Formats: sequence, C-alpha cells, structure tokens
Amino acid sequence: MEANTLKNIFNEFDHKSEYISHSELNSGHINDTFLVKTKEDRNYILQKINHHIFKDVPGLVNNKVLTSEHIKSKYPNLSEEALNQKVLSFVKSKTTDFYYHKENGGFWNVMIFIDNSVTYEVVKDTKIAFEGGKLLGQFLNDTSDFDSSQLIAVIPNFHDMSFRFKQYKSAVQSALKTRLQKAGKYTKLIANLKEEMHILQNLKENGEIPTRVTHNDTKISNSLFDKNSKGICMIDTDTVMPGIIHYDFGDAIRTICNTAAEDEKDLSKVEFNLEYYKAYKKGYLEKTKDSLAETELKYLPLAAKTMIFIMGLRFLTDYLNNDTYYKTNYPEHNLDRARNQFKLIESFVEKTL
Ligand code: GN1
Ligand code: MG
Repeated sequence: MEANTLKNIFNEFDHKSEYISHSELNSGHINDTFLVKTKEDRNYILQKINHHIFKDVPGLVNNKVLTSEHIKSKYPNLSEEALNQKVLSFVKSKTTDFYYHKENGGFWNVMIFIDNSVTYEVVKDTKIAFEGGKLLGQFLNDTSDFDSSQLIAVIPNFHDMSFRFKQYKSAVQSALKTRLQKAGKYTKLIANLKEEMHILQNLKENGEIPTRVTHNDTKISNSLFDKNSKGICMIDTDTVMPGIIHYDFGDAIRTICNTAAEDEKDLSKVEFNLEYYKAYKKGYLEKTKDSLAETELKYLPLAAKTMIFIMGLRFLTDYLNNDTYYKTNYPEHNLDRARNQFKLIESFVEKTL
C-alpha cells in the first residue's frame, strides 16, 4: 500500500503523533496489519479489518474496546502510560468512533504499539510455553466477571464442530475435481474422527461445560512476550466472544506444541511436543486451577485434539472452496496447512496414548 494513502488513513485517528514510515506485519491470515513509526516515542499498529469475513466491524471493534477496558480495570494501580504498555489500547478516530470507515477503502482501527515486545510463530523453549499458559490463565481470570451480554457474536458458531462439518460437506460437493482428489486423502480420517470431535460441542450444548468469555484465537503468535520471555498480554482480540475454555486451551496447544510452523510442508518436521504441553498446562493451571470445574479440567487433552482437528478441517474446506477465506501465498497453501494439522493429530495420538 502506498505510503501516502496509509499516512492519510493513519491521520484520520486522534493520536497526536507524526507519521514517519510503516511496514506490513504478515502473520495474520485475514486482516492487513501495519506497524506505523512516528516522530514521537510512541508507535502504533494500524489495521484494516476484513469486512467480508467480519460482517459487523463496528460491533467487533466495540467488543475489543470493551474487553480492553475491562482488563484495564483489573490494574487500578497502574498509570495510563503503564496500562498502554500492558493491555491493547485503541485510539479513537477523529469522528470519535474507535474505527474509521474509508469509502471503498474498508474499515480501519489503530492501537498503541507495545514496545520491546516479541511474538513467536514456533516455540523453541519450555519457558515460553509455561509463560504462554500463564498469560491465557490471566486472560481468563481478568475476564471472568466481564458481562458477556455486552459482546456481539463476531462470527456465529465460530468453533462449532457441526457448523464446520457442514461447511466441509458443502465444499466437497462444489469442489473442483483436481482439488477434491488431493483432499480425498483425508476423507477417511475426517469420518473416523467425526464422533469424537463432537464431544466438546455436545457437552457445551448440554450445559455440562460452562460458557465463559473466551479469546477464540489463541495461537501462540497472538501472545506478546517481553525480551526476558515473560508474557505481557494476549493480542488480536477480534474474536473475543462467549465460548468454552477448551477452544482457547486447545488452539494454543495446537501451535505451541507443533515443532514446526502451521504451514510447514515437510511433515517429518511436524511433531507434537509433549514437554511443551505439560509446561503450558502447568502455567495455565497455576492461574486458574481454583476457578475451573472438574469437567473443564478433564477435557483439556481432548481440547487439544479437537482444536487441531477443527483447524485442519477449516483449512481443507477453504482449499476445496478455492481459497476464499484465508490469505494464501501459493495454490496449495491451504492444503499444506491442512496436511500439517492432520499430521500433528497423528503425532498427538502417538505421544499421548
Ligand atoms: C485466522 O487471521 P488470523 O491469523 O488472526 C482465523 C483463526 C485461525 C488462524 C489460523 C477469524 O486468524 O481462527 O486459527 O487464522 N481467524 C478467523 O492461523 O477465522
Ligand atoms: Mg485472529
């Protein structure tokens, strides 16, 4: 994107800073995200939210702002400056909403950049896994008294297995023959796991597992760490909605315990790291064990398997749909992502049985 266009969009926000330059951050699969450097000490994250996928952007942004306000209220002793470096902080546009709608140019929002922070696509040591677990536990604690009726369902049925199976089935029906043939390798595995992969949804629907405020996109690259590997906060709160803890625990494990990136093509590099699982769980329970119910604890291992599976299914579905949902860098990117997740399940089963 042209520097001037981006600068103009950035200047629609009330940040009182002077734009110097920007660079694109490429880790998300849906939104476009830019780091904006300014003359002042403060830098920003400018984000274009994909309104084809997120149908109610004002509602989504409102969710994120409310979530941050609630979390901030848990740290009454911190100064505003310190809070801005610990919790995602949104900047109002000059028209006073927390987003800017550029005609034919999409929806945008701005956050204050958290300095000296790092993210990981692949975890390389137990400490990060442990600290990541503590971060998610802290997020759950900080939002435990948040009134979720204030939140809209950003993407209804987001982690519902039956919804994802329906989408997969209809993709199979309309897919190109060539793509169907390649995806066909997984038909049997998907059918074999179908029943087990619905267990959590059934427990949720029967009220046997409580609904809480959940993040719903807890891949490890959505956690910020400082330079000493201590967790700072969870980012990308686009999908905060009511859900069950298993979505968040499982999705984090899916990425933390994968010895390779989620789109690694060389499947011999994709293994489930059981040490990281234990470390993450330890950190998570250190923060939450007194507040979780027995059924919630009991199903943590199944959560991992279920969330690896649901992402595999979603990547495969998008491949069958000719890549209309996730950003892809090459024609078989979604197929590679799906193959990777299904290999990870295989390794998970081997290591945990
Ligand atoms: C998407 O766009 P990003 O990277 O934040 C997706 C998640 C997946 C993730 C896989 C709204 O998140 O559910 O886990 O890709 N978000 C949405 O990396 O579908
Ligand atoms: Mg996300």
